[in-house]
Amino acid sequence: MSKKLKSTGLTRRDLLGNSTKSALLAGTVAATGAGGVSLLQTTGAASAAEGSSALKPGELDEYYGFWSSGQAGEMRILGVPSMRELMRVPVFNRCSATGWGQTNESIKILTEGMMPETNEFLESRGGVYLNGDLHHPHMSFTDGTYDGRYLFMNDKANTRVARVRCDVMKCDKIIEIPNASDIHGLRPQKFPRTGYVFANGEHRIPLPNDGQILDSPKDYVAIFTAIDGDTMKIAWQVIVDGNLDNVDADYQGKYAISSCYNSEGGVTLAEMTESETDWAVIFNIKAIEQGVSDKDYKEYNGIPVLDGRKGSKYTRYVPIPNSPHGVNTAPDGRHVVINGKLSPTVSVIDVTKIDALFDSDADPRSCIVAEPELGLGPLHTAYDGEGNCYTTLFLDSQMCKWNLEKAIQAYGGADVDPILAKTDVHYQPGHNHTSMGETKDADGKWLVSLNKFSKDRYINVGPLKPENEQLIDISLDQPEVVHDGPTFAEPHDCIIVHRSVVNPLSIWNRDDPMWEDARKQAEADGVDLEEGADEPIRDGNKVRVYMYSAAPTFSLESFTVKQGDEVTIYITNIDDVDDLTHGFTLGNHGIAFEVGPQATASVTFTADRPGVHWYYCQWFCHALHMEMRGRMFVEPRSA
Ligand code: RUQ
Ligand code: CUA
Repeated sequence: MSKKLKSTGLTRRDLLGNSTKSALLAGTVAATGAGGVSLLQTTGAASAAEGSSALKPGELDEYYGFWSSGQAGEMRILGVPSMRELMRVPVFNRCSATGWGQTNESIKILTEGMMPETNEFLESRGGVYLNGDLHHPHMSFTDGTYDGRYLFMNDKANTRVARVRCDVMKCDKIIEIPNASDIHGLRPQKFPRTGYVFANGEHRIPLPNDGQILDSPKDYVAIFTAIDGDTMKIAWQVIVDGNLDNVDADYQGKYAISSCYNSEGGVTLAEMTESETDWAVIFNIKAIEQGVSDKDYKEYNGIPVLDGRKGSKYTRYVPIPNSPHGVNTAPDGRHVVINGKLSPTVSVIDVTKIDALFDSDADPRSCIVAEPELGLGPLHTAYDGEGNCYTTLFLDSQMCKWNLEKAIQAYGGADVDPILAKTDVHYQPGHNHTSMGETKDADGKWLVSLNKFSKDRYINVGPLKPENEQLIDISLDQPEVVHDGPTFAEPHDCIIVHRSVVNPLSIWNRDDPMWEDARKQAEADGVDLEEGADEPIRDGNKVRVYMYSAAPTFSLESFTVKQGDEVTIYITNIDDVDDLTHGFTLGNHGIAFEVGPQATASVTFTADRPGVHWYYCQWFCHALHMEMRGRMFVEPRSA
């Protein structure tokens, strides 16, 4: 199999090993050597010195940052505090590097959760959506803290929710949410576990949205959705008044709370911002589950949809000043901050006072225990686990540090100022996030402020500027900006997770479900994926080509198909070395994808271009990586 390799007088393992000879020969291979990598890992185990974001070369970060990318549609992994971008995980986008959106495995994930009508609608457009708008990545919880199983995220553009497996950092499920129009706020249930993933449909539409009702906004509704995070099936939906914005869950497992603007039910900007008061909508999870088992719902698109509009037993509407936005549950397990956006205030809900809203006729506002005025444009609040809150002020371009207990005292009439400090950020912050800050294990070390504008912070790259994400040391009494990090469009949100929680594999398990279909097809063809087949397997005009890759060769130097054949190529990377990814690029066919160590990936296309077409490995894998190639012969139809 390794004909060319043998001519160098070295085995592949020698080449990838740590000997001087191999290091010299490998040259630019750099860190592909398993030995090299583990060496780095041992010497780099130390983290940044307390309070410093600077890491020396080879040092590792203490936290994983999981970043959204807005309209770029992918999820990104950063190291915190260094703010180095470590990886991009394609989710709603298509990816030229990894083949996401092109391999059979990824197309299946992108399409199997679609509504049938969407499948049909997209047929003439390549079968998958080309874009997404990923705002909110959040990890699954057990007992109020991250458990390292999954990350969930929304697609505002095409009304979808996706899940990323943390063991391989690949997306494994995407579902489209029927009956709703775009998904904005998304949060997992914190307790006892995830459990539900709550997803807010932001835009209001008719239900069903089948063209019978058009320009009649009073008949539009917004939809709150609970998804089962284990199966990625929709459990139930609730109709609400107003537009749903953000959401968070409590630490008791009893309630989810959404911010809700447009109490006016308007469709234009002027209409939507008219009223001085909007709501936080509280969803009573037990009551809703009871309603589902009592069949107190209507079914739309196969989903139980309960009526949670005003007066419903499933919800309560708590009046909140003007267009509230972020909803953030504090690590004390008791308080939830609703951020005012068009009001300079944030409203603090005490979740222990919510039961009374459902059990009696208590004034909905009786669950509010503080409402400090912080500054202009409060959007999101993060926590340090010591009773302090950090709120982004969009219009003021500041982060406001304030004390929860003092705010409660002030609301009760005491003469105390809850504001402890304000830190300038550059510029116009939206979300912010603290290390472990949305869990009960908030540790008060770092805060990332996701600023919408960078303006003058970087050399000019043209009219389209990066955004600016700033790392803030919140262990100081007066929090300080310690790092600027430019980002491409448009991270909205991030979470910062201690690295002890996240333990991805370096090498795929051969029995991974990702290529289940390939495994079944190979079995039916009597082929072992790891051994490949010497000849293409023909079945009518369908042709299946099985190859393995082992640095620096593909098991087939060439194969022949006929013009018009529907060809499926399966590549199995039989290398089981850390960081030894191969690729498969087929020239002039628009085909390129990644195959990780011990993974299988496949692509299907019509061979409609007669002639010789080279395929090559596009992932640097070996000193002889450039030689890792072969030819596809396509015989003309007449031949
Ligand atoms: S939202 S800037 Cu899409 Cu998360 Cu608040
Ligand atoms: Cu295999 Cu490059």
